[in-house]
Amino acid sequence: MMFKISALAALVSSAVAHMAITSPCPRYSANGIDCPAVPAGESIDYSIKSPLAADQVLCKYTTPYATPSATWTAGQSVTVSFQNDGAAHGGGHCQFSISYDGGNTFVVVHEELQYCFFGAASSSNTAAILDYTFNLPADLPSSDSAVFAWTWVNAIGNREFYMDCADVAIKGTSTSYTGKQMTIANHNGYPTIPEFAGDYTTGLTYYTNAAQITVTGSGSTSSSGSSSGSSSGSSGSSAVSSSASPVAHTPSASSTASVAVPVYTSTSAAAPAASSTAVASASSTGCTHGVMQCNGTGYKVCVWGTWSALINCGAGTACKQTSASAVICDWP
Ligand SMILES: [Cu+2]
Repeated sequence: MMFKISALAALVSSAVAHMAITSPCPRYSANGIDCPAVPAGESIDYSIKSPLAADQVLCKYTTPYATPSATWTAGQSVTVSFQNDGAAHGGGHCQFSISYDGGNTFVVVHEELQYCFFGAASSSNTAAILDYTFNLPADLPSSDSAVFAWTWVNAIGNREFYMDCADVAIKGTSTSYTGKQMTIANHNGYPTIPEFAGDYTTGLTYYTNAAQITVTGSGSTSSSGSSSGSSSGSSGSSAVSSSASPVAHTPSASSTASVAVPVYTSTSAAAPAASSTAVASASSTGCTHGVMQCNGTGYKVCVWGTWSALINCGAGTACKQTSASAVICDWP
């Protein structure tokens, strides 16, 4: 009986939680995988799944872990994993970025614009994609104290800016990397991207017109291209103390519970009760929305009748089918 009550409480609270990365382990995460020890003076973040509060610093925290969450080599394939019980708000614009100056200036290394967590337009709150695997740029410079960030502007719901940061070491041979500056929106001092209302190009120009910047392993930054002025990673964030005010969201009880052991876990809800337009678009290729299928070195997800591109499992792991709508990338 006690178990039933606590399980119900966990379900209720997870319904109001949002998205967060679990790997690489973001700063002070309660749910991350292979997390370093929380630095002295800081505490575990049980509200890691909440968006940045309007006055909160980038990354939410300025004190890095004493040791990196991951050590990556420039050019290698990396997998970023998300916790599977957060609200995915119909997707939106995600970026994956790196900072060499302690979390002030971020340059984009990968992005999943428009359809993050789904691969297509969706009215669902349950993510269909929980792992993104991509190649790091081959010309990332080395650093023992780089900061990796996932950022997200949600398609549906309150206007929010999500940002989790993980401390990473990078092994590279290049002295500098040039790429797009990370876009910041729905945050104090930055533009507001409205709810998409079905138009997944909403706010896209803030991403496509972002300045090209060149960063070095020692943390210097120079602007190397035209800028729309829409994103600035450094203004208003570098001198703020780390004692950020609490976010407006109630810490969820479920975040104290441990997560599943496998390193990369992907699940997908059964097909939601779809609107008539969604049903109409699901019939073309015959797969059922939400179904996942192991395929060679990774897996595919059926999104509204269309199979996604192959999503690779992390290095050293293999795809195992656990149900029609769930796979695990597990150690063999
Ligand atoms: Cu949310």
